[in-house]
Amino acid sequence: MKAALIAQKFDVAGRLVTVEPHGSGNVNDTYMAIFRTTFSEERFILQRINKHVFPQPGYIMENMRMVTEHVHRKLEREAHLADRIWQLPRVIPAKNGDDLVVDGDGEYWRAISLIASAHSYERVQSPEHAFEAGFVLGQFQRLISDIPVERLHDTLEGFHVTPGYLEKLDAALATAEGQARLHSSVEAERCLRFVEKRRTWCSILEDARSRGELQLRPIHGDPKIANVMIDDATGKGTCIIDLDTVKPGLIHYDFGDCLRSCCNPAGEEARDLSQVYFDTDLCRPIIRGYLAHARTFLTEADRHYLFDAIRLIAFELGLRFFADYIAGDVYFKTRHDGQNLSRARVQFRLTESIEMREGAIRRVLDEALKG
Ligand code: GN1
Ligand code: MG
Repeated sequence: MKAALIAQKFDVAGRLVTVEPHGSGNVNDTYMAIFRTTFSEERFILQRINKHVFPQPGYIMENMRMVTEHVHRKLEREAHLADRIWQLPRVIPAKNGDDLVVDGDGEYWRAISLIASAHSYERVQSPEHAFEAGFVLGQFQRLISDIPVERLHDTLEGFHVTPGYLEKLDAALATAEGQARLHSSVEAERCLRFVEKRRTWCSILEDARSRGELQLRPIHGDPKIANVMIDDATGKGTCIIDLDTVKPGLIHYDFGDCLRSCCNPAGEEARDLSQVYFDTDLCRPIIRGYLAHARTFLTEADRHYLFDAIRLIAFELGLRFFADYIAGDVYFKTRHDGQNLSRARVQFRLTESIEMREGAIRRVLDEALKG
């Protein structure tokens, strides 16, 4: 297997035991590699970067190196005050000193350290787990908040700029194949009507940014629950993984993404739409956890757009899945036909639930912001 050959190019002691597929990413291919010496074992994460999504893998690695070194330094300095051992993976260089290995097909591979004795989950397990998800995100945003945005590459242009995804959808719909996919099911046609009703609203965060109300800051970009590592021994969050999209953005994208991911008990791949809803009981501990760190850096304007962020990011992810379905599944990995359409319907159902519960969610936000 190619991954096994590539694994041996990284600077890790011992002999290769296995390389197994790992995790549930929708974009990159992820493996866990196990190496053994005569007296020890080392496990690490090996990833093939999806170069159709990330055209400049070198940018990702430069950001990752800078961000992880910055965070590691800060965590060391703060360690004596912390209630846990915070972690963040480090980049493992190749034996030739490079951060990336390019294979014979021009594919880019990297290795990062494994956060051991910890797991992430596809769905929130308890209110305590929800609190940890918010707490870990707030902590990460705080740790990277003093990195000047100009020092970060834009690893994925247009990421989370919602109106841009509308343009992608429109372009896909303008093709004969796109029209055929749209009219192949009533569900797809219904999704388009859902999008159309929210077309003018969906620039809400970008408009606030253009007016200067919201500013670009370093963000994580993908703080879904599956990226939050929970310590097996203590049940506490120890780090957030998947740093490809750490780049300049609005912190609202992170906040909204954390909530849309954590508060849907049925998960992103739900088949039964009646199980999909926004759980307002779970959103309370997440927001409390987040604000434990974020309270110090949220401005009045930031606070004003927190509800919209939740609604928008659920809608946006639905729009991204739907646009990809119409375009012929060119971005997100799929295992079966129609998977991106099902994923879009889940996110649109969640968006509807967020809209119906707006009053309750705003009350939770107001209480938490006051407290
Ligand atoms: C993708 O590959 P993965 O699972 O880390 C996507 C996120 C979505 C997420 C939904 C670069 O992340 O934006 O929220 O799927 N990442 C990219 O599961 O597009
Ligand atoms: Mg990701």
